[in-house]
Amino acid sequence: MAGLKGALIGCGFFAINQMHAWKDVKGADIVVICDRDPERLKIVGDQFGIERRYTDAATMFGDGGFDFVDIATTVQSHRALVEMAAAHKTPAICQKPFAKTLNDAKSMVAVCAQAGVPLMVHENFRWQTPIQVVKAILQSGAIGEPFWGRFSFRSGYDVFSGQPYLAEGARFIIEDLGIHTLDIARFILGDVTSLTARTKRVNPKIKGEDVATILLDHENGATSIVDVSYASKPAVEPFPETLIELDGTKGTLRLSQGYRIEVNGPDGIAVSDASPQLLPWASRPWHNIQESVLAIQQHWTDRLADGGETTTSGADNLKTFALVEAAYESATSGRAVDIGAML
Ligand code: NAD
Ligand code: 89V
Repeated sequence: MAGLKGALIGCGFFAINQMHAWKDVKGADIVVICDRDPERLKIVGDQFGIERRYTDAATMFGDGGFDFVDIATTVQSHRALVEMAAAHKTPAICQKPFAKTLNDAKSMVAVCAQAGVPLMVHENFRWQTPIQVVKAILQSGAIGEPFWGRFSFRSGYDVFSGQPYLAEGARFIIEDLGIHTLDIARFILGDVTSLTARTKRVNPKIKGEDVATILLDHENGATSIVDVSYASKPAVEPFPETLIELDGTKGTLRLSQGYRIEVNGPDGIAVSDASPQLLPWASRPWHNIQESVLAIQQHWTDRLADGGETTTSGADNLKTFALVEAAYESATSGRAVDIGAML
């Protein structure tokens, strides 16, 4: 089969990782790029040798010549661009956060379903090697049925120099980073029925919250905590590692800093290393995220080729996005939020 041809919209900070990963994906290539900023368009076009370049997405869709679109812009443009893709019957990947509101996200899923086009959210954190290893160990039954979990991301890393917009929004850590951690909690322990959250802003130089503590009730009866912070100052900076603790009926699993996994089960203690690969184009400490970008883009390409549903489809991501909205609602009201009622 000839390879799939892709278009990428948004040639900013993170798109560089996506473009590198597309070079490594088997079965797809990016043949067209678009950015409303001519300078970014030139930088990415020259770096990756892409001749077809547009500053306007509508013109690019009108000219066509590609099988799917990878939307790597910030959230403000996601709904309009996904709707444009649906109108042109073009399968679409959309970066997280999927939308500005849950209602927007629902409309985006509906418009793609009506057009009959696949839609995947670029929710890559569950594709990280250590997270996949934790899931596989849990599925093997090594710790029995999980009844408690903690998904933790606490850092003092300066994310604002690469992504200045993160300092400017009224919402910060839950919308940008907690969205990944909540998705990991769903991936590992299943869907959520109710949620309670507390937030704080510690850094006076930013607008939004930089600390959040979230309590989740899962459908399977497990309870978990998602705690995220960009205001912490650990002795050894763990960015961008998600640490996991799981207690099950037969044992415990710990994913600790340095990608170390320790399982204590009926057969004793087993320690292993779940470090991600350092891909040739990757750089520490981002290599864990960068490897997951390649994994999710390969997944998209394989599912587009065989007609299967992606694991982070738009429809699936509504259940993660609802947790984000619920966390803000709970932090404001002080009350638990029923997730089922939101979907
Ligand atoms: P950025 O601001 O550096 O880049 C966005 C680019 O999109 C800019 O060059 C801008 O000119 C362009 N753009 C915006 N609207 C456009 C439009 N309508 N048409 C054409 N071009 C348009 O942002 P970034 O840091 O690269 O983030 C992009 C997205 O990636 C965000 O949603 C962010 O949350 C997400 N992100 C994801 C991860 C991850 O691991 N999944 C990591 C970092 C960022
Ligand atoms: O992965 C992300 O979405 C990034 C960061 C790791 C900095 O939060 O924005």
